[in-house]
Amino acid sequence: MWTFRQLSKNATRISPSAYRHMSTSSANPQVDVADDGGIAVMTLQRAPINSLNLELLQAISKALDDVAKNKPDGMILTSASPTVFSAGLDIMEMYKPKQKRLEQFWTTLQEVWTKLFGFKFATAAAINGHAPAGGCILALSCEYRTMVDGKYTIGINDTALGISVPQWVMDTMRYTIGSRDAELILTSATLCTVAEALKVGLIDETASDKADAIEKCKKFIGKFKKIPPLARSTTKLKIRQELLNNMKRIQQQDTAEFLQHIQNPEEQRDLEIYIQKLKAKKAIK
Ligand code: CO8
Repeated sequence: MWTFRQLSKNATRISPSAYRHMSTSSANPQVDVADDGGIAVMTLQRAPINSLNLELLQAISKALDDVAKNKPDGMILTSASPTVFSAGLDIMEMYKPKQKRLEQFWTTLQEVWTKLFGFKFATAAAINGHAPAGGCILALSCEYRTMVDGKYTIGINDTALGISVPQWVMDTMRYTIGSRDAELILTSATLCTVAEALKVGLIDETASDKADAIEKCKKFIGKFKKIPPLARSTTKLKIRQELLNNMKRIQQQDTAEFLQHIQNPEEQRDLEIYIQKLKAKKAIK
């Protein structure tokens, strides 16, 4: 077990490539947390594409708790993959699922969203590759997003998989880019290019590479140096409270709807077709 402050006391400003890496738990190698001068850099490392299965979601949830305990100046979320931030939910969790695991999978996703969206400390995503669906939701739950320029896409394509978009997912997108663009993206299952994402405000800045993306996130977090932390976090949580309250209110119903929807034979057929397309590399590229 590491303590963030201990590390940060000794930390020097080091280049991103020289981060000191350590997993939050040796039993949990899917998420790595490193200290960079008081900022926690959380790296998702479920090879090859960080698809969010139950275990990765549990690891993120635990890592968020560990990071919060150490009261960082902020947290940056990124990926160990050179081309994918996160491929979104692991579709195999939803295909021919076991009811109990499916329920745990969904409630853990809700829990991760609640912790990340309501994280007391400053958060930024250094999006170093594709960020479809669940990947986009993780990034949108942060306060700031930089994305590496390249042939990557970001957006929420659930409707293409036959999945109707849950209320809290819609609200998360709407919170950042407004209703009009959110409606267009969600109903048409659009995955935006980096330039389109910048235009609609899905991301705040582009970056030349991962190191640049992280530097830009650090710069964003650095803006709060002179702001008293309690005033900052209280204000952040107040402005996000409505969405957090909504999640609390609808959580059980949302889970019930998800379970019913996913286990519907028609939805299972849609997922099967999507998986076949994915295997044939014809899904979204
Ligand atoms: N889940 C499971 N397996 C996946 C996923 C995924 N999301 N994405 C890719 N894979 C598999 C591929 O089939 C492939 O398997 P194999 O090696 O056996 O052929 C392997 O992972 C590697 O994938 P690629 O070869 O495609 O890797 P690339 O680096 O070429 O491309 C991409 C990476 C761009 C991420 C690409 O894999 C892709 O487009 N993936 C699909 C992404 C997607 O559609 N995600 C949506 C998931 S649904 C979701 O997140 C819903 C959010 C919340 C909604 C609520 C629902 C009610």
